[in-house]
Amino acid sequence: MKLYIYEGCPFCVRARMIFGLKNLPVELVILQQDDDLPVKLVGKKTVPILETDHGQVMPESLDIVSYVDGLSGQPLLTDQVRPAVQAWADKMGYVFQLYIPRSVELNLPEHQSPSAKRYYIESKTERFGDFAGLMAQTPELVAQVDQDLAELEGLMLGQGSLNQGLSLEDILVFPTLRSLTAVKGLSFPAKLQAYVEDMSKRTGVALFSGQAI
Ligand SMILES: N[C@@H](CCC(=O)N[C@@H](CS)C(=O)NCC(=O)O)C(=O)O
Repeated sequence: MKLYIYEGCPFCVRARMIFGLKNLPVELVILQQDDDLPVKLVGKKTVPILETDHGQVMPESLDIVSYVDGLSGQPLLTDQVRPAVQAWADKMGYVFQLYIPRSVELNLPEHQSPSAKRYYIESKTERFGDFAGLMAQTPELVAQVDQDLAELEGLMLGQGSLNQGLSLEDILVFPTLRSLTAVKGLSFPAKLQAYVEDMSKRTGVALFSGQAI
């Protein structure tokens, strides 16, 4: 199977997680940000896209997770999501305001060609505002994240998982935490820090901690 992704895309992290957690092989294909292959494959400019060995193509991260989890024998994830965790995931959209201006500085493979980087900056500036302005909001946003991380830690019931075992909650939450590792000066509460590091190892999704900005 092939998974078309951008390295920095949190929705792609969802799809990568299920392969890593189930220890299933997958060929990761990292597209340039301005590649229109997704339009050819699924009719819209989006990643992740899964291409099965039979040539079936599937967009939508959560559909991919559910398909892959159902593939071999016993599903790994329970699909229970506690309302408080869903509410937490829903309100964290503002993390993009911290992550997007930093992501262009992370040497991500999807920004390798000058036209890809230009496309990313132009399309995200149009949607989120100019990057210098976003960076200037860092102190207020980090203060909000600090509160929200403390709340999330209070919802942790497991060690390698948010609920007592692996569930859809991990798929909804870990990608946001991974994006936050790109933010310098932000510290995760101890239990969450251990969770993020463990999940990174188990899924093969690298964190940005070493290059935080
Ligand atoms: N609902 C979709 C959302 C996917 C999504 O928004 N992906 C972004 C990248 S993070 C994207 O492909 N944007 C278009 C582009 O950047 O070319 C899913 O969960 O798979």
